[in-house]
Amino acid sequence: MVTLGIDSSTQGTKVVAYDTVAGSLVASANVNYGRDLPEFGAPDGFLPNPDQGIRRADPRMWVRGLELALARLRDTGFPMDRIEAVGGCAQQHATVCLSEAGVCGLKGGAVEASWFSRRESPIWMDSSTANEVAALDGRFGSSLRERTGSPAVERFAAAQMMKFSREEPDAYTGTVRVHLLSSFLTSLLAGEDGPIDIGDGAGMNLLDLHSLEWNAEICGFSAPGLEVKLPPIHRPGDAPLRLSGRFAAFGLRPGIPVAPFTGDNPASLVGCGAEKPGCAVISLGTSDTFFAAMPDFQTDPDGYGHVFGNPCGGFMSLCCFKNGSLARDRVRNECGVDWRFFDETAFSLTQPGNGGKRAFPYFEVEITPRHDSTGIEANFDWDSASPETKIRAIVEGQIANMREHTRWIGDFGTIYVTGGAARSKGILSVIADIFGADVKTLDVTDSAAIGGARLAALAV
Ligand code: XUL
Repeated sequence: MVTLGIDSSTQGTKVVAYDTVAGSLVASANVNYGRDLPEFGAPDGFLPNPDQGIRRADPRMWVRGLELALARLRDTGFPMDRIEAVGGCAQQHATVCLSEAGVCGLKGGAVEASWFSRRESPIWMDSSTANEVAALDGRFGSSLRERTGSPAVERFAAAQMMKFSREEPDAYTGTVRVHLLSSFLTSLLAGEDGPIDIGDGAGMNLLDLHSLEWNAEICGFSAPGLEVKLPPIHRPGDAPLRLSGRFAAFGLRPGIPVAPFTGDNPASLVGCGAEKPGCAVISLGTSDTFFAAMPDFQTDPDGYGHVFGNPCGGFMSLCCFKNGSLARDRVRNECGVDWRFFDETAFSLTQPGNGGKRAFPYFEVEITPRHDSTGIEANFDWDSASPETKIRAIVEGQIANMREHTRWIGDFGTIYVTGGAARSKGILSVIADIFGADVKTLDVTDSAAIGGARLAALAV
């Protein structure tokens, strides 16, 4: 069977046609928002804003990205009518607020600005909700973590909707549906208002992970009437939706099953074949994440990590580091070297441990652990150091920080590494050294899109 996997990530959209029997890709296509859709003014996937805390994007960019990626897949000559089911994922935590026009428009017709009661959607990188987080903390304290799997978090929907309802009460009142990007894309594909899956839904501070229902008390405290604005919840095993006629233009057969989209990290867990407890995954993308399927529900005592739903049933743990690939790219640029030097040469010219020289690239306000000031922080004279010393210093700094903050998840003999930077032999060797684990990579870097394709096959 061939299924379609879609990954709507921070910097672009990727689509893969996946042969579920052979376990391999048969065709794929990509869109990069900065390069291919410059009209949306988001070179790195978000609208540049001098306020480091504000990270938003025009939701129409994600729709256009999906359409263009599907058109490119069709134009490779791949027979789109061979696709028997669709699944996918999106960057986590981005909220998409639909007006009445938006909810009605899902059935058919052009996607217009009037669909979106909030014209700019905050994405996972947004950290502008410190006051709202303090309010949630004050009201619920550690019980929030016990109920929803995470402490109050700035990028999650509870804080984001509290801020939206307070700052733009009319636009909030005009919001009929509060989707995550994942459930919005499910809805667009299905041509009807679709559900939120428990993988991504757990990253909102609103889902009670013990009952798998929206928590009425937290919803009510976050924003007026929020619970009725939330979509229904999709649990593992629930029936899939069906593809709308809107996508016939790309050669897809209307009526094929659509598995509800999940978050990119839960999808990667499935794409790496790590949905059963036993091994961990490190995903090196715009954010770096460390995650693993969980044998038992257990939260991070230090309050940085999260418990999300495992789309195959049960739970997964996750720790997210905001300064991932974009930070590595900025250091590479600053050093004036190419990726080959960054990925390999720098590591052959230096020794593990880097003679004690370590640095942290804080280009974005970091969340794990919280670090508000930005810039490089090094324990040596950064400006006069060689490129290879700088590169090993920041990679070892990032991976050591990851090790430190993921101890609560456990020790693993095998770690799968995925995402664009998994191609770097140097980074893989640092992970193996610091985690003391066997490091494995997939043949392809698209584990999130493949996870979507595998979830589509499971739904059939
Ligand atoms: C996870 C998180 C990021 C985004 C990036 O909590 O915020 O990994 O999912 O796509």
